[in-house]
Amino acid sequence: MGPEALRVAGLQAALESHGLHVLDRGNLHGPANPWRPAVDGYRHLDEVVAWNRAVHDAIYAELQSGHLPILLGGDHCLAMGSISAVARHCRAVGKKLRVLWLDAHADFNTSRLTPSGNLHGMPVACLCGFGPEALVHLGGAGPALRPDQVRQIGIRSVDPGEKRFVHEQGLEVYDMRYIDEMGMRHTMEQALAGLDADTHLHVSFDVDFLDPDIAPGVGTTVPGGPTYREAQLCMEMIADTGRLASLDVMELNPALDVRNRTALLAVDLIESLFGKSTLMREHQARRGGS
Ligand code: Z70
Ligand code: MN
Ligand code: MN
Ligand code: MN
Repeated sequence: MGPEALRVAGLQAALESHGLHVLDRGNLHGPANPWRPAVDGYRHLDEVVAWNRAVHDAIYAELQSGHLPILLGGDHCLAMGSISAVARHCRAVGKKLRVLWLDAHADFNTSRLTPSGNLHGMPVACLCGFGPEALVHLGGAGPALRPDQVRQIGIRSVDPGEKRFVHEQGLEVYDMRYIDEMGMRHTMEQALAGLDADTHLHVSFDVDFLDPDIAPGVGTTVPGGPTYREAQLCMEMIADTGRLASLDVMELNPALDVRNRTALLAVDLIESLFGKSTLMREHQARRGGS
């Protein structure tokens, strides 16, 4: 229901109002949720593999056509399909890849570490090569990512074993403690440092990144997330780089939302991610501001 809520919230019209040409490719299809317990540390592995193959193929086709794909979720496990396609595309065209993971969670569990068996708690690990063969090799040749290509922002809920593994693999994590102490501006300057004209920037936006006070419509709310203004600044600073080349918007659950408020907020933030504020800044610059 997440994609439908974003459509109802006016995502396409909002992007078009900023001069973008938008193609809605409709919904992808895959197996239903069987609601079974974990087997060997994974819940619904076959179904997750099938869905991610569909996502990989759809995203890869759009990238090959020169488009900027936006994946609307759906569970964050589907970022395995989108990012494996993005990594494959970057290999093919010789671009560097940087992934910004905006989330309350690190999503870096493995079958041995997971408390739940839920694959939506494992996509970053799988993309880095720590996961079942079928998911690690979605995009063809080996793991999609090295840990040093990832920047995690907004993190505030990490399982004990997962935390050790995040440190061991050297992921660059800007958790809420860091954002509280250093501010969102400095955080984003760090997370975006080193991007150049040859960098493909992928943003994987788990809506539970946001504080539950402003974004109640997600399955797993975690208190203490970015405020409206911090989230807007985060999106605006990404837009300013001019490097955004693919996007996931994940975990929105309208059944848990209040009058589609979280979807409307997500659309507002996505507009900023695509440069809504740029015109205002250009106006300011002409007046001699900064
Ligand atoms: C926990 C697990 C999680 C949502 C990711 C939770 C993971 N770390 N939850 N996204 N909504 O079960 O692995
Ligand atoms: Mn989920
Ligand atoms: Mn997530
Ligand atoms: Mn999350």
